[in-house]
Amino acid sequence: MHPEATGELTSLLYDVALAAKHIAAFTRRAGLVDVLGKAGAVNVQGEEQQKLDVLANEVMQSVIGKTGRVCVCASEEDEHPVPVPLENRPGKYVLTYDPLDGSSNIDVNVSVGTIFSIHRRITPAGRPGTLEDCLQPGRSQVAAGYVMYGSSTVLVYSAGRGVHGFTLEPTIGEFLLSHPNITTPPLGTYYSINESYYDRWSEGYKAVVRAFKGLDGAGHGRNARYIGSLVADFHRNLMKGGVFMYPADSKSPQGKLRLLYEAAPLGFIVEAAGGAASDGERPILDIEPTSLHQRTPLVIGSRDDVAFVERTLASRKAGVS
Ligand code: AHM
Ligand code: MG
Repeated sequence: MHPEATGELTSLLYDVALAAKHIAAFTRRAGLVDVLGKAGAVNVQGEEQQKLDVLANEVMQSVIGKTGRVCVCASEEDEHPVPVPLENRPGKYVLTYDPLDGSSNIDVNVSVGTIFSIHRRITPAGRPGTLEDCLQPGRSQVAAGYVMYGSSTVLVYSAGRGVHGFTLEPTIGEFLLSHPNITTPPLGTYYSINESYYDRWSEGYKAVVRAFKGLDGAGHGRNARYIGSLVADFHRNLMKGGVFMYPADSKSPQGKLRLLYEAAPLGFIVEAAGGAASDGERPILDIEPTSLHQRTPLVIGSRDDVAFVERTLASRKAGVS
């Protein structure tokens, strides 16, 4: 279909899949080999790094950094972008990723995930990539995806046309297409939010959650599900329908989740599956990033649910009850 294609993007996706197999192998043996617990360091976000965070980051770097397909990588775990030096042949793609999201759940065997985002470089070819290459809006991603290390290891990606899921078949060590053309229901079954922060939310979010509990008499009653591991919460809602929310609150005025390697890639996938992603006011994919580790409020999932949240927030802001 694309005679001009060089196959490099496909190869880069294979590289990510290879890194994911390594990470899956580590997570599967967690508890047996010495990978559990804290690494003793604090990452750029001020969060304690888990050993597996560090391992997963190293795996991504070593598998992807030397292939000649990317010019710069940026990771949640590294303060600055990591440019590919000239001797490793900087390529035409830019990879931003969260190597192991939800890592605080690792020690108790809850699903964790890798999230990745791929852009084309915007700086001239043939040199190491720069921060400028990393700071591109989600709308210009060429592909994005995530890997969930759950009861099975699943890789879900989109290159803009459809969303496809692959399950790692452990006996042959290969990802096999198990979920072609994933679409998400327009209206969800679930709402997912950390309700222990209720007192810190705006009146708008309180109204949204009251509605999802069916307390406002409008018949929006839904089931609550919150794992606290974004990839797992997102994956369930993508498959079954639902909305995940991580709002800004009085303690985290920008929210917690990061635009470049959490919100934007999942936003790209959900839109390709027929859903929506918003910061509460505008599509996540339209946000122009200004810094690498930028945070954003996130409302993501079924299209009509995201629209309902945006409407409710807007009317509360305008003082309409
Ligand atoms: P991490 O990138 O440090 O692992 O943090 C992100 C995780 C997400 O997986 C999850 O949705 C969120 O943090 C949960 O946060 P909270 O415990 O505040 O509800
Ligand atoms: Mg994360």
